[in-house]
Amino acid sequence: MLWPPARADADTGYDAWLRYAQLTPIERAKYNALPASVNVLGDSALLQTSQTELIRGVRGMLGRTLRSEQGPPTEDSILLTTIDRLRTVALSSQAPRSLEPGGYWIGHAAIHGHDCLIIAGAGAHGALYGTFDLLRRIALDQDVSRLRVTEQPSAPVRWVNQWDNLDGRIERGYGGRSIFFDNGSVRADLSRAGDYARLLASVGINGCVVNNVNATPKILSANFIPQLARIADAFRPWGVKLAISINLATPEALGQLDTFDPLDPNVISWWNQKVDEIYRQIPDFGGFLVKADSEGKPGPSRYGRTPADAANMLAAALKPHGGVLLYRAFVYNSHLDWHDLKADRAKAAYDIFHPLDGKFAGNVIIQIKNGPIDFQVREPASPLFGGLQKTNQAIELQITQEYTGQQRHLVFLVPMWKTTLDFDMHVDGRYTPVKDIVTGRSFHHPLGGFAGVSNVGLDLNWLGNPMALANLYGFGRLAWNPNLSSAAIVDEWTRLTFGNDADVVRTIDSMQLTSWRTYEDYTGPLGAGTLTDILGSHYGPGVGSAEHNGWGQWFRADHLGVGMDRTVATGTGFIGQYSPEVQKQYETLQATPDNLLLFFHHVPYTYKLHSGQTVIQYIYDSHYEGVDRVKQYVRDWKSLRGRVDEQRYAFVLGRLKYQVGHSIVWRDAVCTWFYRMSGIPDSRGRVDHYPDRTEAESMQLQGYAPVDVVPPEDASGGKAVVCNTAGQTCAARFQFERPAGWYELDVQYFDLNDGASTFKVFVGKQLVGEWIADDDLPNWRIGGDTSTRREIPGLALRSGDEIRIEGTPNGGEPAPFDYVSIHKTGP
Ligand code: GCW
Repeated sequence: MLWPPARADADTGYDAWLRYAQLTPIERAKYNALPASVNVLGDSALLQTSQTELIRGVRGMLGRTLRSEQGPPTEDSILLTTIDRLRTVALSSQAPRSLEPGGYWIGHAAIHGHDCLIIAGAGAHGALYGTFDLLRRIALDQDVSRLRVTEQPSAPVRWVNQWDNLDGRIERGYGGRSIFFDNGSVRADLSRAGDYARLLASVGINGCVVNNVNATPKILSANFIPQLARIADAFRPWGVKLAISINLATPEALGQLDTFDPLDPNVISWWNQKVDEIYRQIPDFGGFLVKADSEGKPGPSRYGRTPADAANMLAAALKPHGGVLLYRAFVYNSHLDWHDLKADRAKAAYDIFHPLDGKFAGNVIIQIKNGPIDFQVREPASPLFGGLQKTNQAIELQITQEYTGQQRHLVFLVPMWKTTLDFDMHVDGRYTPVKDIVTGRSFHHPLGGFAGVSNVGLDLNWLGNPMALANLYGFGRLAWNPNLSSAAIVDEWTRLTFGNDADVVRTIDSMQLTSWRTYEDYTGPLGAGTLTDILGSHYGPGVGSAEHNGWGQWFRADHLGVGMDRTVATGTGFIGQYSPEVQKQYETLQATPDNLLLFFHHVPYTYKLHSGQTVIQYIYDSHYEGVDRVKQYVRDWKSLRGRVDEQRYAFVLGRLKYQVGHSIVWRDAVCTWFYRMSGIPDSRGRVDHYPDRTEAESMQLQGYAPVDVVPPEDASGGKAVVCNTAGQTCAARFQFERPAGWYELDVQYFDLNDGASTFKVFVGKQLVGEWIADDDLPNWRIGGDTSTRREIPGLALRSGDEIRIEGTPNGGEPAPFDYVSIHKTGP
C-alpha cells in the first residue's frame, strides 16, 4: 500500500511548530486506541477552542476526524473540562484540588462506565494548554495511553511585547510589517493576529503588548480604543490578553491637560477615566507597559517625581479592573561622560529602582532586561533582580535578534536566557536564582513573570526565518517552566517543526544548541558586548562605535588593554550592586569567568585567560573558530537535503550561506580593529594577511573607482570600488597566476538597500557567475551591514586566466565590491 508522503514538499513556515503533519504509519498505529469522540463539559469559549484545535490536530497527524460532542460522555471519549466540572461527573478522578490558574491535569478515568482521557484545567485556560500538551505529545510520537500529567505555569505573567508602530513599521522587527497596524490604524484584516494568538497560546503565553514601548499618545485617543478592542476580539478565543504601551505624557500630548505630573489630581482623574473607557470596551484588558525617562521618553523626572509615583498612579487606575502595570527598569542616562572613569550605564537600573523597593503598589511589576546594558550577546544578570525584594518583577528577554544577527544569523537564545535565569543572586546568602525571583518564589510574590520582545511580522514565517521560531517557542516554554533544559526545548521544537527523522533532529538540535556560542565567537568576545554599530542598525560590525560617546556601551580599548573596570576596588563600583557572594565571583580577575572578563575588568592584551591564551590571541582565535563553525552548519544542513521540505531547505540554506560570508566580515573587522589598536600580530599569521584575496582597488579598473570605507576595518584593505558612471557597466580585471586546478571564487560585494545592481563574473570570455544584489540589508551605505559574499564553486582555473567582474549600478547602488578571494577546492 502507498502512503502519502509524511512531509509536504513546500512549507512556508506559517504553521511554525503547529503543523500537525501526518505521522508515519508506524507512529500513527500507536494512537489506535484513542477514543473517537471529544466532549466538552463546561461553557467557556476556550473549551470550544480547545475542542476545535484537538480535532484539527488529530485530523492532521492521525488522519481521523474525532466526533465533536457537548456534555458528559456517552461513549469512550476525550473529555475537555475544568477540574470543578470534572468533579460533578467523576468524583474519584485523581485530578489535584488546587492548581495555579492556567494549570491542568491530564489523566484517565471512567465516567458513567466510559473510559475517558481527560484534560481538565484549573480554569478554561488550563484546558486549552492541556489540549496543546496532548497534541504536542502525539506530534513527538509519545505514548499517551497511560498519561498522567499535572502541569502548572511558573508565573502569572507570560507575555510577549511587540514594538509595533501605528504606521505599520516595527522597531527592531525583522519579519515584515506589523500584523496589527497599518498607516495609523488597526488593520481591517486581523486574521494574522488570531493566528499569532494561537501560536502563543500553544506554549502558554497569555498576554501581548501590541505597540512599541516608544509609545505614541495616539494609541489612547477615543477613536483608537475601539480599534484596539478588535485586536482583543481576535486574541480572546486563545486566552491571550491585550495590553498596550503608553506614553506617560499622554494627558498633555493629547491636548487635554497642561501637565502630566503623576501627582496632579487632574492627571490622576484623566487616567482613571481613560482606563474606565478602555475597560468598557475591552473587559479583559491586561494592562499597561511603560517606558519613561528613557532614551528621550517623557517621565516622572520632569516633575521631580519617582518611577514609583508614576507607576502607582497608573496601577491605581487599573486595579479595580484587575489590570497590571509593567514599568520598565530600562532607565538610564544616554548622555554619560565618556571621560569619567566612574561613569557606568550598567549601574543605572539598580541606582534608580533599588531605593524604591517596597514603594510600589501590589499590581505593579518592574520589567527588567536580563542584563544591565541592553540585550548584548553576553551580559551578566542584572543586579536589580537581587535588589528588589519587596517588589514584583518580570524578566524582559529579547526574542527578536536585535544584537544577535537579526534573524539572518542562526542564534538560538534559550541557552543565553537560561544562563541568566539559572544564575544565583545569593540574596541574603540564600539560593535565589533569577528564575525563582521573577516567578515570585524567592520573595513570595503572587505576581511576576516573563516578557519576551517578539516582533513577529507579516512575513509568512513570522520572524523572517523559520529557524528563529525556536526562540519564540523557547521563550514560551521557559516562561511556563524555566527549569526545562535548552536541549529538551530545542528537541521538542525541532520535532514539531521538521518531524521526527532522527538525523534531522540530531543535526538541527546541535546546530541550534551551539549557535549562540558560535555567534558570540565572531562578534563579541569575553563579555565586551556585541561589537556592532551601536549608533545605527545594530547589525554588522562597527567596533569603535561604542566608544567615545554618551551611550555608555563602552569597552574602553586603548593600545595597551581593553575592558571596563567595574570593580569596587578600582573601577565604577558596579560589582558592589551584587550580593557579597556574587561580588566574590566578579571582583577579582582570578574568580571572573573568561566569558565575562572584559565586562568587569580592564586588562592588558597580553593578560592570560584561565584557558592559558592571551586576551588578544583569544580574540583572534575565537573569531576564526566561529567562522569555521558556521561553515560546518552549511555542510550539516546540506546533509538534510530531501529530508526537509524543499522550500524551507532552500531558504535556510540561503541564510546559512549568507551567514558564512557575513561571519567572515565580522571576523575580519573585529580582528583588524584589535590588531590596529594593540599592534600585536596574530601568532598564527591570519589576521591582516589574506593570500587568497585580490583587492578590487588593485585590479585594472574600467569605470570603477576606489573609495575609502568607513570604518576602514569593515572592508578588506579599507577600500572598495564603485561604479558611478550612470547607466553604464563598469569592470575590474586581474590575472590569475596560480597552478591549474579546481577552485572556488568568492566575490565580496556590498548589497545596499537602495538599489539592485547586477554583477557578472567572467573567466576569459566565459560567463561563470551572475546575480542581482537585491537583498534588503539594513543600510544604504558601503560597510559592515551590507558586505555580502557570493560563492562561485567548481571553477577549473589555469594560470594566465583573466578574471573580470562586471558591475551594473541600479538606483542608489553603484555595484560596489571589495575583493575577490580564490581558494583551491580540488586537485
Ligand atoms: O535596545 C534598545 C533598542 C531600541 C529600544 C530600546 C528599548 C524600543 O535599540 O530600539 O526601543 O532598547 O528597549 O527601549
